[in-house]
Amino acid sequence: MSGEANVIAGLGETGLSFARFLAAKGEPFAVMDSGPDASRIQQLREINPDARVYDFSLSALSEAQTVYVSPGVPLNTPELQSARQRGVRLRGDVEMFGEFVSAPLVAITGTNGKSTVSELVYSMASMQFSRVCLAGNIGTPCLDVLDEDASLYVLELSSYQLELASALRSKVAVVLNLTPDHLDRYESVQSYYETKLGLYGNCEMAVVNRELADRVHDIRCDRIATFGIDHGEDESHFGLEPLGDGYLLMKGREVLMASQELQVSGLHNLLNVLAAFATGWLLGLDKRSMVSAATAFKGLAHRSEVVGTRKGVRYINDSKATNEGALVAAVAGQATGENVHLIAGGVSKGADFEYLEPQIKPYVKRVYLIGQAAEKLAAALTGIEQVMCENLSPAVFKAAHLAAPGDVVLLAPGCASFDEFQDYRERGEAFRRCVQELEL
Ligand code: UMA
Ligand code: ADP
Repeated sequence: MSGEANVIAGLGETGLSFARFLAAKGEPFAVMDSGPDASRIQQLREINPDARVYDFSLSALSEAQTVYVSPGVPLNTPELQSARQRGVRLRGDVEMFGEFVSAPLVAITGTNGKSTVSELVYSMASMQFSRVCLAGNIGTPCLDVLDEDASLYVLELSSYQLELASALRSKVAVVLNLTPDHLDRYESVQSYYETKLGLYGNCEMAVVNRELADRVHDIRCDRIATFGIDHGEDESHFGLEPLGDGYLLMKGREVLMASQELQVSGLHNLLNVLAAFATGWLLGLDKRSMVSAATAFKGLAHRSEVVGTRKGVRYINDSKATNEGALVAAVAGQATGENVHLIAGGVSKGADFEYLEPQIKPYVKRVYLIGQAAEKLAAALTGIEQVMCENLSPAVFKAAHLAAPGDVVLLAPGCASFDEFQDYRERGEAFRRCVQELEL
């Protein structure tokens, strides 16, 4: 039987940050986890040698008054639901961070592009703010950066983190886009979207994707900037104007820069850059700093990353494309006609890929299907030539065998990686190794 009033649910990175936070305040606590990692238990011991570690169970919460919930732990587990019914308080790290932080914060969410835009806003702001701190879903739990002497925080926030952060106050709130994801955790697409849009509930200023305008017409804040593929006269409208093979990135009627000056590719990345410009403008950053940061930005690993060219075929690693929307963006961003050999599959997270085929068919020569979702994808993509593969490695070699000069072999799985890999990074590195093994 547990006697602790404070219980941390989940001993991952966030669980350890809760532990450091409570230990610094001298508060005793216990931890519950369904399968804790040995190295994390060791780290916990260094933070608090007396903290007990329980299995994920009702009895671990018998005396609990507050449960500190890691984002990967769904709030509808029987243990957490029963605790809630007994009046136990469930707390999330983002909400706690918001209560203690004094510097302004930029909060960025959306289905796709969060890490890219967070990094870009971080680079832009770093040119003018004395110390900018980047944290959240991108890797460092936000409680771990609370004591930093920051003049601005940039937080990447997942829907999981937002579930317990509805009161989060931000200087600028950004919802980049909304497409289906995480349907294994939410009862409907709508409830997933509402969780993300909750970010606009308490912000001073907002950046809004014009495609989502219908969903967000009632934001109450001081100022709004919008972004989208069209453009308008208003200086708060960030948009695109076609020019030759590319685009001009515009702020109302003012030209910001040409797409050819950027190192990232694909229309989705132009939208990401526009969202970063809109955020920077609301923060009062100057145009020259923002353009210079955007020009220098190389993009992140595992996102539309060129890993090599073999016999005239380009190999692109977009292992971070873990849902349907990201897969479509990756394919459209890399294709020059019907020249993509797409490697897809993994863990579908409840997606049925019902609308996938028409969106990618014009660009895809052949799909190489892997992992748990292979059959589901095969059923959804009957109009595209398919090769079933045992796992990633044979998929790369089969694609290399069938691709012709000018083609692209693209890893954009549209799925999570957990059936074959620890995470998307390990999957992307495995792809890179396979490409390195191919004959030059
Ligand atoms: N656990 C349980 N019961 C459960 C679920 C998990 O006991 O029902 C335990 C696991 O055994 C494990 C621990 O909880 O020991 C893991 O906790 P966690 O899943 O919350 O992971 P953290 O290590 O705390 O990392 C989290 C985010 N992970 C998730 O939301 C799944 C990280 O985002 C984030 O970088 C980190 O906090 C710091 O903020 C990763 C992610 O995959 C990158 N995010 C999802 C995404 O981007 O799609 C949302
Ligand atoms: P997140 O942090 O939201 O997962 P990332 O910036 O890591 O987003 O990008 C993940 C993948 O999502 C990219 O590799 C690309 O395939 C896709 N992507 C990025 N930006 C967008 C966007 N604006 N719209 C649709 N897909 C995108």
